[in-house]
Amino acid sequence: GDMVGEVEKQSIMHPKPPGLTLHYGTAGLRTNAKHLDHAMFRMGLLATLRSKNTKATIGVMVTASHNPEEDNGLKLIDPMGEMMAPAWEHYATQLANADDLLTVLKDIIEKEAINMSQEANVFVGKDTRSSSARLSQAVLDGVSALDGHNYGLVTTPQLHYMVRCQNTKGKYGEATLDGYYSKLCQAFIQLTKNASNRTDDQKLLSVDGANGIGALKVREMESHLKKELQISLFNDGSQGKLNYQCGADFVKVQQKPPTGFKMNPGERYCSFDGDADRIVYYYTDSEGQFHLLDGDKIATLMSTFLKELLEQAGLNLKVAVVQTAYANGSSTHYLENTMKVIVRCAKTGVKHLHHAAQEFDVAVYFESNGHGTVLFSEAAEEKICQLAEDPNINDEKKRAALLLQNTINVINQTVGDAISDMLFIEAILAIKGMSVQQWDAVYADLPNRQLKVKVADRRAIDTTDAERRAVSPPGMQDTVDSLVNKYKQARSFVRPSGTEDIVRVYAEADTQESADALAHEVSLAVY
Ligand code: NG1
Ligand code: ZN
Repeated sequence: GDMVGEVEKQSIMHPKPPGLTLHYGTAGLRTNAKHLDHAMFRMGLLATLRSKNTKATIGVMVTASHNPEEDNGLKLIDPMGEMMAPAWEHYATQLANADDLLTVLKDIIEKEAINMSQEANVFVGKDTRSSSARLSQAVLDGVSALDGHNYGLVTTPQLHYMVRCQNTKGKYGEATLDGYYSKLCQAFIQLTKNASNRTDDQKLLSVDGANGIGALKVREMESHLKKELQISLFNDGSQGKLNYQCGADFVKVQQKPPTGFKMNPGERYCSFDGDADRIVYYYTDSEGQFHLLDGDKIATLMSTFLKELLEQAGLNLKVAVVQTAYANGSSTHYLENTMKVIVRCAKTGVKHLHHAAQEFDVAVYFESNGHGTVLFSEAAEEKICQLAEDPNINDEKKRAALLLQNTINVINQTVGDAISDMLFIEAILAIKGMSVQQWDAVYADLPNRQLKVKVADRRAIDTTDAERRAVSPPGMQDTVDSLVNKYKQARSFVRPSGTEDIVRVYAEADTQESADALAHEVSLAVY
């Protein structure tokens, strides 16, 4: 069709730098923003093809999440608001690196038997990086869609949400920012009506916006909250640099508050990452000790709340929690043995968790670093809605069913969403009358340590059992096992990073000294 001819002309404006190789992986495309113009244009082309191929709206988000301001990147969003199917990630890598762009393009069209006269529809969004305006324009140059829509500044999960709304014809909500805020905030306000004796103090929350898009969007949302949540916004982008000494990744990795944060003992704080798809909570106690509530603590809070409501509602729906190998052993133990929910371990990377979660009626999935959400199966949603409308049930069941219904609406089921997770967490704490200390005290984290190891070829390490065991190089796992056996409550594993040229070592044990020593010993055994 015409597209190919157009591409020939347009691509001259977006030349590929010689010798540059990019890889579309777990985090989409991501590198220094200087090198991305050609890739952005080409991903606009790919999104158009994917849209024609699925006969649905596709999303393209320009962001590099928690990376420094100098970087940028991009992710494609599939019709139901999920990350692009793995089969197409390969095309993305091929297209980004092609020296002969037209040949690769024609190859994809042929392999997928794409009808080029099918219309395309692509939604484009961007974060607040200084390079994002120019790079999202490059994406739009590649989008030869009849009905493209440029959302401009949005969080990553907001764009995922818009794509789902568009492709489900309003069933999921309205594909506008106003629609997003209304749906989430109305559900939040309904939920908090079930919180008896909620004091004004309990309505206060401090949010670290990582100097990014999340801060802007929290401001935009504020009026919808009708003062039921009163947010003090820090790192709102007016002074500091994106993700610099702040944000969810900084707080999780450094195990300390954003630099310059003055924390009052006992108050609740949370940090978003640079595109607002991750969240962690924290507080300091009266001794000034810092406490982090990471993705594992969040998953525990959410799954416990859901399980209790489903029991009260008398609904026979199973709750599962999906974690990764990095989940703290105490959280897994608590979920399996005390809460008695199903626990699954998936490979690192949100797409793996999301996929595993789709197997269950109700599944909470979280990476320890704070990326996660809750999924409800279609059947589960139907049962909950039916019950909520049943006139012949008692008050307890009615209350539980309505709470579940509003919970479904407060959650962004397409992808982890810091704003939506925050509202859900705040609602749970309010309804349970729970302080952040009480939440933290549900279980005690096992001391742990993560190390990065440089090796000649990290791909020499192959793993199995959701990355918890190495099958190659030969003998390495045996060494790890014998080291683990020296310590109490110990666990350790080694896996190649999917996003950096390093190997990650994780260790946990009964004391910090033991966890540190084990991580160190295991890192020496990596080759
Ligand atoms: P790798 O580099 O594969 O460990 C990291 C994070 C993931 C995820 C991706 C980005 C850890 C241990 N790993 O992956 O959780 O956030 O980056 O998509 O935090
Ligand atoms: Zn992110």
